[in-house]
Amino acid sequence: MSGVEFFQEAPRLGNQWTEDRPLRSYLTRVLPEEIKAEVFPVLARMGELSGGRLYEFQLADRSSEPSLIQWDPWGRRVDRIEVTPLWREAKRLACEFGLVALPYERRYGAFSRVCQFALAYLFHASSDVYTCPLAMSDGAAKTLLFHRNQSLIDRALPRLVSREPSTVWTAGQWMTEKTGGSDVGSSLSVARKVDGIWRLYGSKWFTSATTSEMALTLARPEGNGPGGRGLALFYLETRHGEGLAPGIAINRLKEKLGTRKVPTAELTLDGVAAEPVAGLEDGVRAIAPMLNVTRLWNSFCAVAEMRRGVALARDYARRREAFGAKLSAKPLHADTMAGLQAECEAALHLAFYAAELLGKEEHDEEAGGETRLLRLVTPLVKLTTAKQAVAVSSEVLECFGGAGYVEDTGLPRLLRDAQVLPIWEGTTNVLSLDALRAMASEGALDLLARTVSEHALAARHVSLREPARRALEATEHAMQCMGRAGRGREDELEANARRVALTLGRALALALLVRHAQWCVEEERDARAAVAAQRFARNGVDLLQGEALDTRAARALAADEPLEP
Ligand code: MFK
Repeated sequence: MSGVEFFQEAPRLGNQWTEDRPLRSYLTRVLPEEIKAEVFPVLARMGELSGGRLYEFQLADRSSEPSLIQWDPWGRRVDRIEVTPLWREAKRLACEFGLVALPYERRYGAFSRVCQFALAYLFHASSDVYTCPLAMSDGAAKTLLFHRNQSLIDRALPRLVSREPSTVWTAGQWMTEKTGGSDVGSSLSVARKVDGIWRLYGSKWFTSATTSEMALTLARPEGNGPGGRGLALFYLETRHGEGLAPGIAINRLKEKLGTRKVPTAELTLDGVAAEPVAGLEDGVRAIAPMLNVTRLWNSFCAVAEMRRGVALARDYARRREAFGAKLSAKPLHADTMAGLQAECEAALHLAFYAAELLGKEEHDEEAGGETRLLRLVTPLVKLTTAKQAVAVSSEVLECFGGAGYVEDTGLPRLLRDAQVLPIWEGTTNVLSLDALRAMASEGALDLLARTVSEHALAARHVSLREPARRALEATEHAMQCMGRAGRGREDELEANARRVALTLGRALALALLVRHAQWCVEEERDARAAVAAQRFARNGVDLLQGEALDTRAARALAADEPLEP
C-alpha cells in the first residue's frame, strides 16, 4: 500500500435526552416540579436507549425486513407476517415505557400527553417506525372511549393500554381503498348482516402494521347512501387462534420507498365478522378521533426524525475535516446547520403545543375555546412538521456528502422514512382543506390569531422583536386572505389553502418559539432559542407574500395548455 490511508469516523450519538437542549428546556418550563422529578429519570433512560443500545441494534438490523408467509409447509393458507428483530424489541420497550398507556393512566393529569409524547419522540427515531402501530393503538383507544361503546371498551381498551408485552394488542386503521386514500367517502367495502352478525366484504389497499390484533375500519351497510355519511365505523378482531380470523386474506406486502420495517399489506375482506362502533352511518365523522390522534403522533415522529438527522450531522461536522478545518468551523456549513436546528426547535414547540391542548381537553381543563383551537391546530401541526421533516432530512443527507447517499451508513433511511409523513394520515393538500373547514365551521381562526399574538407579544428581549413581528405579520396576511373568501371565490380560496395553512403553521411555530426563547433568556441565561427564532423567521414564514396566481392561469400552467396572453 502506498500513500496515506484515510478513514472517516462514523457519526455517534450520546444520550438523546441529555443532548436535547430544546426538549429539556421546554419540559423544564412547562412541567410541575413533582412531575419532573418522576418523568425526567424515565426520559433519561429512554434517551440512553435511543442514542445507545437501540440505535446500535437499528444499525445492525438495517437490512432485515418483514415478510409474509402465506402457506404452511402442508399447503394451508396461514398469511402470517414475520416482523424484524428490532420490532420485537420495540414492542417490549413500548409496553415497558407505557407509550400508549400513559395518557389513559392519567397519572400526570393534563400533562399526561406531554409526557407521553416526550417519550415517544425520544423513542421514534431508533424504533424503525414502531411508532406507527403505537399511534393507531392510541387512536383506537381514544375512538372507542369517545363513542362510549362500553362492550368494546371493556374488551379492547385494557389490551391496547397494557404494559405487558405478552398480552398487549395493537390496532390497525384500515381506511384506504383503491378508490382513494384521501377520498375515503368513495370506499367500496360493504357490510352485510348475516344471522345477526355483521360481516364485511371488500378490499383494503393500504393497511399499515398489519400485525395488529384488532382494527377499526369503514364499510357501507347494504342499502346505505353514498359518501362518508353512508359508511359505518366497524371494530373487528384479526386473530383466530394462531392464525388470521376467517374472512381476512393478506394478498401481499407493499414494496414501499420507506418505512420498510412497517409491514403494510393489501387485504381482502370476505365476510370477516365485525361490530359497529357508533351506529350505522357517518363513518368518516366517527373515525375522526382516531385521525386526530394519529396525526399528532405523525407530528412528533416528524420532529423526532428531524432531530435525529441534525444530531448525526452535528456530530459528523465536529469530526469531519475538509479544506483544512472541521466542518463545524466552516461558516457556510454552520449557517446551514443553524437553519436546520431552527426548524427542529420551532417544530418541537409546535407539536408540544398541540399535545398540551389535547391533554387539557382530555382532563376537562380546556379554557377559552381551546378544543376548537385543537381542531384547527391538529392539521396545521401535522402538515407543517411533515413538510419540514422531508426538507430537513434531505438537507441532512447533503451534510454528509456522498456518505449520506450510501445505504450502509444508515442515513438514507432518514429521508425515506420522512417522505411518508406528508402522505399518510392525510396529504398536505387534504389537510390544508381540512384546516379551511376547521376555520370556516368552528371559528377557530380568531382563536389561533389570538394565540399567536399572545405568544409573540411575550417577546421583550430586543433579539426577539423582529421574529415576533414576522409571526404577527404572517398571521395577519393569512387572516386577510381568509377574509377575502366568499361567494364566487371558492376556487381562489382552495388554490391558496396550502399557502394559508403553512403560513399559519409556521407563524404559530415561530410565536411559540419566541415565547420560549424569552423564558430561556430570562431563566437560563441562554440565547440559543432566540437565535433559533431569528433564524426560523429568516427561513421563511409568510408564504402569502405577493399576489396569488389567477386560478384559471394556474390550471393552464399546471396542465401546460395554451393560454392567451
Ligand atoms: C409515525 C406516525 C404514524 C401515524 C400512523 C400512520 C398509520 C397510517 C395509516 C393511514 O394512513 S390510514 C389513512 C389515513 N387517511 C386519512 O387520513 C384520510 C385523509 N382524508 C381526509 O382526511 C378527508 O378530509 C376526509 C376523508 C375526512 C374527507 O371525507 P368526507 O367524506 O368528504 O368527509 P367530510 O364531509 O369532510 O367530513 C365528514 C364529517 O367528519 C364532518 O362532520 P359533519 O358531518 O358534522 O359536518 C367533518 O367535520 C368531520 N371530520 C372530518 N375530518 C375531521 C372531522 N372531524 C374532526 N376531525 C377531523 N379531522
